[in-house]
Amino acid sequence: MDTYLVTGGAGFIGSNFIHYMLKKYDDIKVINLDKLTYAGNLENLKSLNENSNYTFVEGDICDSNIVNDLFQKYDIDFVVNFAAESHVDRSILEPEVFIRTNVLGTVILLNAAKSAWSDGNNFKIGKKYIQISTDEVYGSLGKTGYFKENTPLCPHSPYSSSKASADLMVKAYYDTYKMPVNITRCSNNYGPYQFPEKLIPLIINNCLNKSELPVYGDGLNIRDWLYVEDHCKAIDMVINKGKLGQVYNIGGHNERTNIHIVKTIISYIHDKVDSLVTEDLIKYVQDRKGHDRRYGIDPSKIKTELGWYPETKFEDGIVKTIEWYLQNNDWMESVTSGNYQKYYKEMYS
Ligand code: NAD
Ligand code: TDX
Repeated sequence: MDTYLVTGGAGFIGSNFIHYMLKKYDDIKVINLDKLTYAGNLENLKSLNENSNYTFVEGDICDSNIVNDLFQKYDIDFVVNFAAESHVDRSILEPEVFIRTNVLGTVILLNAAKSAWSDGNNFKIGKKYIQISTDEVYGSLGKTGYFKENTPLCPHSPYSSSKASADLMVKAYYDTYKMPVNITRCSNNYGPYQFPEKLIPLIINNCLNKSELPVYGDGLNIRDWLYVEDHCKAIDMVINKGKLGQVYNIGGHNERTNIHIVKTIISYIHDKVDSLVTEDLIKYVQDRKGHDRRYGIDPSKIKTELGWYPETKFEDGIVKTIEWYLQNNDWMESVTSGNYQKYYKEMYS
């Protein structure tokens, strides 16, 4: 029975990944280590409370005692590191915590795994560390071209710089110690359980409340959207089939401008929920500092080497996503209670 240490599993992608894996395999054990920051929510995993293959541990990946104890207690086969401060706008306001969690936390996990898996020279067979990174480490594209795995790292925001730094540390553990690792770099994910500070759930939530819809700059920045379940499938393939030391880009050629996304959501909610939701709610606001213009992934390596392909077309994925938020109003209310309103006012006033 393989044991997975999943970090940040109470967040958006991590919780989707845990659901995906425990649905697909009944012979794995998942330990979820999560600090439960504002972005971590145990509501995302409540249906697993009775699942004996799932264990939640509240804790910080920067706390080496907690991390080492987990390696003592369990025979961990795979570490899948989702834990991060993940929001670009917050990183512009408060970079320090991004360095702590995203860089130092990664190194603490790498060290603990190295101590548990290596006799000083060789690593036990079958163990692997997977770093969940982002296409933002490559920087920004012009009108043409795509990010490939060998595109030079050129991050711009404190967030993407911290993720690039973490990637370099993972690479260093492979190059120096021959630690078994993979790095995945995906494009923007969307789907259930995403905290409404990110574009898609924020716009859905604001439409439902008939609040202004903040669009940064001219709204023509482009992101390459990936349905979260397709991402989970890709990570599973990388864990099981990825060649050691390799980086895999994950994306499905779903480039859209931000304004297109916003208008798509408005149109769906206008037609299906509330005809008072119209494009009049759109408010063009001050642009994000250092705003990357375009992201676009070339996924040919993971397609050719591992046989991955995205199953969800954007037009279907966005409808599934909006419907999920409509059906899970309690979830939205629970995550927007507490400090959310204060954050929102500070960010958008
Ligand atoms: P998220 O913000 O929804 O979740 C992050 C989780 O990490 C939360 O549960 C939080 O409590 C936990 N966490 C934060 N600091 C921690 C710490 N010090 N110790 C333990 N747990 C901690 O993030 P997400 O959108 O699910 O992203 C997951 C990973 O994927 C991140 O590494 C992010 O950089 C990467 N990524 C995300 C996207 C995207 O579109 N969301 C795209 C590319 C890459
Ligand atoms: O209110 C908004 N208005 C707006 O125009 C918000 C929140 C965003 N935007 C724009 C900024 C971006 O161009 O929408 C685009 C998407 O923004 P985010 O949802 O904040 O995502 P992004 O900055 O692209 O980063 C995301 O994808 C890569 C994740 O947050 C990162 O964790 C991941 O690495």
